[in-house]
Amino acid sequence: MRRLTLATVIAVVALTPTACAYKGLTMAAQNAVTLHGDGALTEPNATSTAMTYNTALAPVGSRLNVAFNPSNESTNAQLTVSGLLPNRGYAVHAHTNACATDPAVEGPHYQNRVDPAATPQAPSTNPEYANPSNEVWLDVRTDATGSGTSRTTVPFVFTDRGPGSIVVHEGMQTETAPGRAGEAGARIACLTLSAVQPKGVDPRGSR
Ligand SMILES: [Cu+2]
Repeated sequence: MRRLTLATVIAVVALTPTACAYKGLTMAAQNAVTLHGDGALTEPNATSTAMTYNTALAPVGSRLNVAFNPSNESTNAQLTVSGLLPNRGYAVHAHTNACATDPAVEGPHYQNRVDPAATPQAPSTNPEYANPSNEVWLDVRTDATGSGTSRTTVPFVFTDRGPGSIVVHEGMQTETAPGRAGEAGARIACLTLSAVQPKGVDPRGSR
């Protein structure tokens, strides 16, 4: 009898930390997708996942690395670049589709709440939707060596849908004015995102 009680106590003590840790995760975090991308820019081709459309502003061999990590109801995004032009701003956003030889195929900006007025011919420029809390903006500024890092946290996670790429634009900074919000000039480079298997990974631990 005594032996059984001791075994029960040990079992409860052993199981308790696991139960507490699991309870701390919300449903959103469990279902949320972690996305990442990494690559050195190539000339556009059908199999590349990191390509440049403007080798003067985004040289072949420049490196882009990005991670989107869910944390509770939010997503932390971080972009690291190297090999770009020194001391220059680059506007960068998450777009809906993967990179393609024709940059138009990458689609508009990924929006958490999709602007009902937007069309393929006239993407959203309404600041109510085209803003850095409803889209993912990762505008980055390079240092004297052409390297840089930018971070943002957006108040949503990716579950049944998510962005397919990040696109680097010619503009040095993303516009915010009504009618121009989200605009940043021509697309000069693209990095395809892929989902990271979230099982067994604490998204808060991978930053
Ligand atoms: Cu963009």
